Amino acid sequence: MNNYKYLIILIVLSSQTLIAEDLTEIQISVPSEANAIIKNEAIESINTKNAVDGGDLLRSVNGVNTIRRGGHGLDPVIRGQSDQRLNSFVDGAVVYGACSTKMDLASTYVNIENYDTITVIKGAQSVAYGAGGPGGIITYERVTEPFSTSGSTKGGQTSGSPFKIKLGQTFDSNAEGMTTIGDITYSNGQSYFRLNGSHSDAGNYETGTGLKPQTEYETSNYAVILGKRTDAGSKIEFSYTDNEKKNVAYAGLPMDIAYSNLDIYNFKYHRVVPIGFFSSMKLELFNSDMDHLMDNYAMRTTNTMKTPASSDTYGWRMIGALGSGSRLGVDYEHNTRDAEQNMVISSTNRHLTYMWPGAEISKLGLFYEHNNKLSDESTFSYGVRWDNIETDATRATDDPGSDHMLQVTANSLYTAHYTGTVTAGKRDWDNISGFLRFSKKSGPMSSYYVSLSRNERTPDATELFHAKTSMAMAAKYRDRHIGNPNLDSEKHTTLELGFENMFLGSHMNASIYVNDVSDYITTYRVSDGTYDSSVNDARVYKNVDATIWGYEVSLKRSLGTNFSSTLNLNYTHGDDDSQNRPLPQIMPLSGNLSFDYETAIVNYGIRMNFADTQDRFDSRVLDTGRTGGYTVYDLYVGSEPTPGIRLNFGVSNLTDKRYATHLNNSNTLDSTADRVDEPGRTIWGSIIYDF
Ligand SMILES: [Cu+2]
Repeated sequence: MNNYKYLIILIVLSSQTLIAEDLTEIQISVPSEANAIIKNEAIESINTKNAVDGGDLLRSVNGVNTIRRGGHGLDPVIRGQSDQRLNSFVDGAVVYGACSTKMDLASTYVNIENYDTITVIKGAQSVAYGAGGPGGIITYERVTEPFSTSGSTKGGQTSGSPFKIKLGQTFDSNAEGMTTIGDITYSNGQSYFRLNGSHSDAGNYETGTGLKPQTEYETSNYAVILGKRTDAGSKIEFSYTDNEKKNVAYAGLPMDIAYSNLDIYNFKYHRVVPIGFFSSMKLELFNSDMDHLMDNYAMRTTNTMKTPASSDTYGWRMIGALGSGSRLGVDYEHNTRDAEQNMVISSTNRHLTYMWPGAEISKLGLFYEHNNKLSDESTFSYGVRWDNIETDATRATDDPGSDHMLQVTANSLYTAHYTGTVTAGKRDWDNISGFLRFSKKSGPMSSYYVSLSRNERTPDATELFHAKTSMAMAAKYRDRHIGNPNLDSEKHTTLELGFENMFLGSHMNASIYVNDVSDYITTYRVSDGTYDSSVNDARVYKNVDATIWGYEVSLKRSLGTNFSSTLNLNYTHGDDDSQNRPLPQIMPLSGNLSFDYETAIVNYGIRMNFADTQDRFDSRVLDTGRTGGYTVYDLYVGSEPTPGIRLNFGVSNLTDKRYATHLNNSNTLDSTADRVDEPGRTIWGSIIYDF
């Protein structure tokens, strides 16, 4: 077994037989992407911790950090970019969270044990994954294949059963967390039926100082997948996923999730037989519906606020392969988001605003991508993408009522917080994105690439239309959060250089990039954090110019038979050039150093996770302040005593250190903690039975 944190496999080099369908898959053969794809067998062998959700798992990838707001719902950050700057797909469906305080981004709905492949593409290296997404792409997929009626094959042996079954149980001593996993596939050789689900329940974890911030959660999900490979090898698949969260506590936010439910429907047709111009083709349809209720009373002692919200998205994509190295595609998505701000005033609940006032964003895109092999060693790739985007706020003029003076329209809030009369109406955007990349291989462990990309991102529903009001008095103005319907789109121009080589006896992978962003969308306060207890203290948005640069380095060294060390480092530097200050939510130099011993049946490892002090911050809206550096240690052991049974145990944060990453939210509930600290010492384990 491969016990390394995640397997390093390119789709193109995958050991599975390459079928024509793969031509529509994206094959990015540059070093920085070499660790981008986490395959199913690797997810099972991520034996260095129990990840609570997709975001938590992605922390294993060098250069991916997370924003923590509670025990669940870790928000991934790639190269200083998060949320709407990353395009996230769950089984091909575009999923936008139904919460403007980012409780429930796409990754938070993913229980990683239920997915087979996770792909992370850092930066703008492909144009085939929807509009925008300048920070990168994250996809979570279940990959199901039919197997012979004489039984599933494992390790060269045929089980003689038409069923494949996986059962698992994990535990976590600190939060008393438990996850139960079940996954059953039935196949008759051509068709398959898969039922896959999990349930997680965790209490509040304890930090290194013994504080128990409000971080409990409960999630459950199941998926039903029905599919078939035709005689010609094409694949047709339908899937339905039900995802439910309840009582998810966020010490880092003013409210908690009472419930948050997501239903995803997917239809996929992957054709491997030529049709028209195309040698192979992919047609996918999806629908994701989300209902979210957050409040500050179900799990707290207060009783004043609740916001029901929804985010519904449907769309489709068609991608065709033209010969060996070209792909032509068209995709469409339509998202509607609604949220209603409610507050109890003088014992009466009032619907104050349409906080997401019928925010509708549709995106129609057309793209072409080509890999041109110049020689056996060098490849020139390029891609170009055009997006037509329509944005509207259909309820911006709706008044939720006239019983109380705080009941206002979204338009009246935009006008109160920006210059002139500001109303949200229909807007139309034409965005052009693309990339050029040259890569050259000069040996089995030696290569480099250089890429230049442009990525244009239209502002999201929150940035354009959010309308959260407050009492019109003193410090209450700080609670207002008002989008700007007149924002421009963000334009990212990125130059990236990557290389892979042997360096001082280690196998080195490195990439360095500089991203010049014009019209970067930033959130600020007109009073600039001086808090004059006026309307100027509200959180609002504007476009600025920004520069983000950074690097990722990974050094792997063999220290003898079965023994190796890995050093991962990543650094991001962000500047708001217009306001002459650091960008918020930027990780300092961080990384990890691990020593691993692994044989075919057992592995042991120790890992040191560290981050430098972050002195560059902007605490006016998003950052808590300066963050001290830290070093914490993890120990882990894994074993596969007999084929099909996998046991993993470990201790995270061995020294029970109190620490928080710079990105973690401020702690709104505990006066003794300035932010939501990471968990203290945790003993964890898992047993997975696969037969
Ligand atoms: Cu929420």
